[in-house]
Amino acid sequence: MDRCKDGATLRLHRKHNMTPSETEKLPRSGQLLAVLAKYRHVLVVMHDNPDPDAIASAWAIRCLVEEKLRINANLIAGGAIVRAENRHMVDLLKAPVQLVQSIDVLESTATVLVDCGTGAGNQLLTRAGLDPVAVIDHHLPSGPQRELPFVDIRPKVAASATIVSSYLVEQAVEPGPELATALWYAIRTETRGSEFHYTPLDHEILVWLTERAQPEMLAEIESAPLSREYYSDLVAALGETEIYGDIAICMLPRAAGPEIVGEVADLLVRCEGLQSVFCAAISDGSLVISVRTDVHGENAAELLTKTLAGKGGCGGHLHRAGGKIPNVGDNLEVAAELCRELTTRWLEVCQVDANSQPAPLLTLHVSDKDA
Ligand SMILES: [Mn+2]
Repeated sequence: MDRCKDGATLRLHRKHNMTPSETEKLPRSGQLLAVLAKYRHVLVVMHDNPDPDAIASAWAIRCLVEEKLRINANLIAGGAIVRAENRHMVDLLKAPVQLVQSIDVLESTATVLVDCGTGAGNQLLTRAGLDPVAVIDHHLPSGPQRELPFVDIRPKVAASATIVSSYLVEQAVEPGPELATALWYAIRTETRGSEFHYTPLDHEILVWLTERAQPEMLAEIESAPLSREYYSDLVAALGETEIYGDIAICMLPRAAGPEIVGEVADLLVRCEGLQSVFCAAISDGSLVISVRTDVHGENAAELLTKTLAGKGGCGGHLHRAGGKIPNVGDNLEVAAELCRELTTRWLEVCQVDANSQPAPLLTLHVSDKDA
């Protein structure tokens, strides 16, 4: 299941002594393979709490190097797989993901970073002070970019899965139905909220994947079972949401799972009249944040970067961004103070008077139901 289908193997990339000009003429996938061919093992690193895009992209790189170079690849990330759909995807499709505490790069091992940047604090390599050999990503780059043997960063493309799928197409590697389904689902989940710009390459790849993915599996993933705690978190989050003009703020001092912030943010940005959404919750001792802006809204990644300056790390896209302030503990008073500070900062960044009175999102409370 975790192996891709056999196909023709090109001997080209096993050739270690290609000149730089020979390498330059290769397609992007060929350039990546030429770099990786110098190693005996590949470690594909995803961001912490890997999402479908990170998982599917890493899996496709593994498929590519195993098929074309006949070298083993492992997929690793820190954190946990949090959304119910994402866990269901990994179980159903048997995605070969390993969750680890830290990274150990052995001799002759190439590290490939997917779906996040080298400067991002939410991945194992940054925390270990290591640079990858290759990076493949579609997030907006932040900070100075490193010179690496292979870099393919395309912020306009809908998903990292699109980029790696194009490598499979270029190399005529068949992903098999499970990986094709994962790649298709990755593109689907990356284009939520107001982040729904598809490039011509995304269109092309979706057609290619649709011929290979299994719609039954996709339907099953999207209907993943949800825990009862999830519904409590959801109701609490909606009950806590306050509206300042076209801005929604949802602060949850405590949540059973960190996934609730992203899900509530996705839901709130669809609310009529709202242009930007800031959701935060404390889960497992860390404050996790999700930001969304609608099609007319400002750059979500930039707004969040300004809000978290000096507090925590973040990253994202034009309309979707996420961040984290680690080790805030579980003291409710401290949490409430931090939430107040972030609310003030967010309003300031969005140029809203911090003294203006918010309105609750919900106009009908559970306690009013008999009224
Ligand atoms: Mn992505």
